[in-house]
Amino acid sequence: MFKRRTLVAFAATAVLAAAPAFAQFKERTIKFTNGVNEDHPVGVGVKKMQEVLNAKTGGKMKIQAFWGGAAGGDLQATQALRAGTQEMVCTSSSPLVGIVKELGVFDLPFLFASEKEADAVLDGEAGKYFNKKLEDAGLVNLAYWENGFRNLTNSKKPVAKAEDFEGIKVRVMQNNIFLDTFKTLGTNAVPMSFGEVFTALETRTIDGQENPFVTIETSKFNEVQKYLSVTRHAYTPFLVLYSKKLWDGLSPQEQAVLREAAAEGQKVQRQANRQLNEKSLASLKTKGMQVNEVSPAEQKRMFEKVKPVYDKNVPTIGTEAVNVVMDGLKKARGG
Ligand code: TK8
Repeated sequence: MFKRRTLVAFAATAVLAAAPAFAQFKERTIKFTNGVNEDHPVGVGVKKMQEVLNAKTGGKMKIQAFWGGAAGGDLQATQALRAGTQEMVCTSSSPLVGIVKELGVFDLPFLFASEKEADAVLDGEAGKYFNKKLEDAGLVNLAYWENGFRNLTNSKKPVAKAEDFEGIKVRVMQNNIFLDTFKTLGTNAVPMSFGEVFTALETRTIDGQENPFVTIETSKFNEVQKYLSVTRHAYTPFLVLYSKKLWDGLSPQEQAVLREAAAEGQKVQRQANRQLNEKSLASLKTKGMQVNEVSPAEQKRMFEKVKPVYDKNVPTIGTEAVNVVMDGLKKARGG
């Protein structure tokens, strides 16, 4: 009896040893496009993802990353995911409101006050709620990464008061809430895809744009912009999306490894982004930008001015999505 069991155990080990390593994984090349450049902390996140994939799949699953919008902008890439012709994109939520209208809640001005609040909402119930909506639209969101708090740059004047927005021609993302916000603030707002922004600033087709410090620096907007005003008017998350059509063709092990890789990537990406945020601000000053802070009192006046944007857009976003986020925020604020 003993002998036979030993023999069975031996045979089982032999079968395991004979199976090729990482057999549950196929050789795959995952196309992953980005609007930002590789020196943005998204590059740190993608590198981490690749390390996890190397370790867990014996190098069988490979990310082929494209940067600086070279393989298409956020919206175009997202549509390619839905069609099943591309695997991955890291995109801002804002250009996707035509696909998932509920995401518009993140475009509401001055919604989040800190990264901590954003993390609590995105990594909590609200994050799951949007993941479900995205999945229904053919997009699997593997993780929320960070672009950060958005600030205004322009070539005309410092913006320190709510009135200072008047008369500046500002590029906004292709998103109605941003358009509405910047019109309400008094700017001449022009929707434009991210890939066109540098040239439009350089040729003075537009006077300004708004993005987090790190994105301003890594996209070299400082070369064509003089003033940077610390408005912190919005925090629009990065989504790390996978094509649902292609996702459904992966094995459960492959799916699990990708989720793990994106979660590991999130940790280092957010950390790198936050470390770089202050450094980028200092570096933008060194490179010649004239930076002005916006006092809390003036930020409040700006918020008062854009309040109608909430009333006007909440019905379009849907009260359900707004409530999910507001509940998350309340919890994060200890209420
Ligand atoms: C990068 C974009 C960009 C966004 C924008 O692909 O369009 O201004 O903030 O950083 O997602």
